[in-house]
Amino acid sequence: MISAAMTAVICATVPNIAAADEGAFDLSSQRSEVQQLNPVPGKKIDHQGLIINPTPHSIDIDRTSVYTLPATKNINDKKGKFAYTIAEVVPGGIDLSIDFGEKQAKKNGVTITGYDEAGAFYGLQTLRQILTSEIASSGTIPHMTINDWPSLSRRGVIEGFYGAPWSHDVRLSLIDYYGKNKLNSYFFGPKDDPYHSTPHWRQPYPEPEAKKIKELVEAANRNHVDFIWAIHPGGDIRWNEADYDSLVNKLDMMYDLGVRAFALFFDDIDGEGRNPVKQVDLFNRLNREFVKKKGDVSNLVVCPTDYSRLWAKTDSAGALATYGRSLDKSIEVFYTGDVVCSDLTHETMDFFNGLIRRPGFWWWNYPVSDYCRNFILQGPVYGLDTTITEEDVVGFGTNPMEHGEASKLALYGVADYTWNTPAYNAIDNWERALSDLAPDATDAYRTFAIHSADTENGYRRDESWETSTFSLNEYTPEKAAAMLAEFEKIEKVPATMEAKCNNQLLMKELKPWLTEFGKLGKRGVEAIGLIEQYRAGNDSIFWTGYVDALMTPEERKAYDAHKSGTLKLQPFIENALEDMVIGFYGRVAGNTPAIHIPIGSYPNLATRQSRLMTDRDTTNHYTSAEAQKDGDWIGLDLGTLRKVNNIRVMQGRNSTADTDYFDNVVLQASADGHTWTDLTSPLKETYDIIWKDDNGIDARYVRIKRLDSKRTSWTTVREFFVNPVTADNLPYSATASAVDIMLNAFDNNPDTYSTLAGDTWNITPESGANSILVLSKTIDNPVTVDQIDAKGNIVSSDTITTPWRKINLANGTTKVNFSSAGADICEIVVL
Ligand code: LOG
Repeated sequence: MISAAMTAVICATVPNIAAADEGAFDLSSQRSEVQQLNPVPGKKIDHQGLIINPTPHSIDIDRTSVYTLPATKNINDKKGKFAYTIAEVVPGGIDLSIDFGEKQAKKNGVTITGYDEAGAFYGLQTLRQILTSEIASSGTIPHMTINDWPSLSRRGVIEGFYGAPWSHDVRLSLIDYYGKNKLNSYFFGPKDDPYHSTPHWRQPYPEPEAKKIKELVEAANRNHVDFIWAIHPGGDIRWNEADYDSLVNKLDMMYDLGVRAFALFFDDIDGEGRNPVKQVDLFNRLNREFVKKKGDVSNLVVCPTDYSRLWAKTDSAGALATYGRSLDKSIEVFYTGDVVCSDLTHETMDFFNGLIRRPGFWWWNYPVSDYCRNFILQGPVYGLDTTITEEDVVGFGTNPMEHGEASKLALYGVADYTWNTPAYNAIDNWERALSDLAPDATDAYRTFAIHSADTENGYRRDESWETSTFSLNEYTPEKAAAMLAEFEKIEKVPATMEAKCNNQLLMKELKPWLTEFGKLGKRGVEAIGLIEQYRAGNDSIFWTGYVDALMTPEERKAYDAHKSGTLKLQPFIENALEDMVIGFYGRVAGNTPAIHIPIGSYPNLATRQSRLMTDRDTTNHYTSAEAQKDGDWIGLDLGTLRKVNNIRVMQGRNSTADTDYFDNVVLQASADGHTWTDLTSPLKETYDIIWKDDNGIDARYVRIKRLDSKRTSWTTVREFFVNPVTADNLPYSATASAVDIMLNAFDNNPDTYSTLAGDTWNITPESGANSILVLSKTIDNPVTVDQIDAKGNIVSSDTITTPWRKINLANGTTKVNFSSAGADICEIVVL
């Protein structure tokens, strides 16, 4: 609620100046259920009973002749390397010969030949998937030859996010998953591991953690995964011998735990650590004195401070050119692309590779959710050019969510993309991933995942792409039935997942989101029911359902903490409720309610996020989520032409010192949305804009518009009020013990309420009025309504016990008294 002291007050009205006509003002575009995001490419394929991930480069299959799986195991592990994996892969009988490095003779049975040990291991992973595919379910498999190789030789995962590092169990489960999906690199660099970063990077891991690292290395080795331990020392590194020694010493300790590959991260740091010349000196020296000397340590991989084009300097003194000139050619360099979370394209890599003079190591900030922790990203892997080769990237690392199990969905895609890049099919991969992860609950998991993909303000992902929402005026019974069916399905998802998804680690991560998802389904079912009541003109039933359907602050808080359905589902519900209450109020009160709809030049003003500036809560804010520029504007549609005489706009996330506001701004009003009138002179550095004028101006639209400024930050608005109801402008003469406490019952806005508790509200209806409509929230205590004549006698008395109640005024009534022990009254309308 508003409590902040005003930091700026502008009361003067400047002479009206007609602003230039800005052409057609398309109001319909200001409220849209549709947001254009890059759609997911590809489509689902019928795999005819054989699913292998990653997708092999070549399968030659002869379905006319089959190999019958024998009852016994006859295994010829020629180099004796695969006992552990074979036990995992082959549950029943088979004739299997496995070898690598030499030519093999063909025979009836299975022959796996790898170019190297990893190749043979991957052959076994392919065999595992053949044996568990539907194609092998009746004990035979068709004769086939699979020839396979990876598109990119370094394919992996960077545990490189902020937030709770993965647990040991999750790490082990993931390493196993990498092996199964032919990912071969695991960078261990969780930002919140204190022994990876400041403050403890110089110190050894305590004994129990050291033991776990050793186990991880062993698990990685078993799975043909390089365990690459990363250090993040830049926060407090000193460029002296002592710290060089600390670093080598730490790497040596990790070496002793079995680590044979290392990375150095200098991302997200301030101060001296950012010096690129010092960084390069350090990397080269470590390369010479540690990596080369050990002999069995892999090439270093480093993350520069300029890991994104967003702030990378391009001149020859810049960090990347310095790397290009001086960094030893064997050292590989991470890059996140044009922004922090970017798509992978040739143009993106060309820019970086030109500067560092080698192909960069792609750091993909997806599905990482550390910047949107109230989301769990379950959408397809896309935004990756399928013509990328090793000439563009030396390797590919994906940075997942702190939810390791739930990240497997994305890893399944990354594994496929990096193994067989040209054949990558995003949708088909995602469909397969869902059944891989939840084989007995695939449909339910799919329903959850398709509606849990977008980030709202981050790296935008398509979501709910099979769902067609509609706005109230586009209603057809078919559209409503389709939405109802979807919401009913959603409502059942949590219970189905609980009953059928046996992956307990996954369920643990998904649970809070599943709970909210189920509630979202329920809200959707209720909303469709309300649409039917609204359309049937059942005003009393509608209103009762409507107040029930509005989310309480607690419900909203719970949803905000674990969001899904933000692209289409939740907006559909909220927009429908808003449209209905506006229509309903017009119908029953004969009035356009004072529900103001945000409009403006930022696309996300058309989304529900904009309601944060009309929710009467100054602790949250609407943000443009994009850079501001001259001419940008943020405004309100008042729904109808009104006499406007009081406006307040609270800019910024807070009112004292914030970068995200228009620092040169004008307040304007318009009757038609074309011609705007300045209400103020240009206002500089004004967070709190207050305009009052007793004469007022007739306007349907008001806005703040940015003028000339150098600012490129986002912009934010906490609250935007027009004509707030005050004790002076109540529509009827009304009194209470303190008028302020009853204002929301007389503000022409049925979405707000005042609580009548132990008090008497008294109103004097205009002469000629014949009834009073009382709209309340759920009534906890009855409301007594006494009609009183000029002599002070009660001529009629009623008791309200329902949210909707219309009371006829008796002849001679001059005053009406309302009293209750406690009831939330949304609106009292005299008709
Ligand atoms: C961090 C990373 C974080 C990610 C997403 C890099 C190189 N570093 O902006 O740790 O998980 O963004 O928030 C980052 O991406 N910096």
